[in-house]
Amino acid sequence: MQEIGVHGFVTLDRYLDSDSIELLIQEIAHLNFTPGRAGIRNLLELAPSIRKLAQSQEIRSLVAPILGDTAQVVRGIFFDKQPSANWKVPWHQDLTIAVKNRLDLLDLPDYHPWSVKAGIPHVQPPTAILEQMLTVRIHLDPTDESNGALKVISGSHRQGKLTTVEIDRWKQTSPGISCNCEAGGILLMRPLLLHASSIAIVPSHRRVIHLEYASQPLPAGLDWYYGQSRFSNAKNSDQ
Ligand SMILES: O=C(O)CCC(=O)C(=O)O
Repeated sequence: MQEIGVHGFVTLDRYLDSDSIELLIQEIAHLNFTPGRAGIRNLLELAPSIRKLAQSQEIRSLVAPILGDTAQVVRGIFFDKQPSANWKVPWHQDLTIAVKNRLDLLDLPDYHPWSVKAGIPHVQPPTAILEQMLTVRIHLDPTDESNGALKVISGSHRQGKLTTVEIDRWKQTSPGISCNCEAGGILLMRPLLLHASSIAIVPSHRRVIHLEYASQPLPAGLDWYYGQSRFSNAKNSDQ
């Protein structure tokens, strides 16, 4: 918890054993993931065992101490950086959330701009929502600089949404840290943490299950893309 507070990330090696990793790889293989595509954006709907893992005590025990007991998984993405989909991402913060429905700007003026990715509505929520989120990245392959591991800038999550000038300043003054992990290793990170990734120079898979957790329902009329009803159920069962 302390490392997340100060640095905005922590890596945990060998969190899942090789049998669990193999089962996840097999389930993803059944999704007919098209080589050349970088990811699958609606992973939780498509892959029951990944949904189960995302909601398991094993993963919740990492998330709840940081976000509290109300935390729910709200999105799952699968990334596979490989020779036919070998990308680089510039330094950025994760500022958008996936939601079920688009609202009129007038209804929620703090939520903008809107966009659509793979048919799913996305919006930038206020900083306070992003500060109450946590990303869990489960590595299915070993990753380091050679296959384009995620790089982060420690502490950059603590100043809200950064401007381009501020991002440049962070890049010039703070070294990027490569989040190297074994297969089965986990990276926990705040979405506001500056991160980037380079092209892989060694041809291989770099498969990552990327899960986003939030601790509260969205305002009336707006629903998380995944799991909003579980927030409502949790609320009802408390009453
Ligand atoms: O996995 C990667 O290489 C990049 C992921 C990323 O930038 C993101 O999730 O925002």
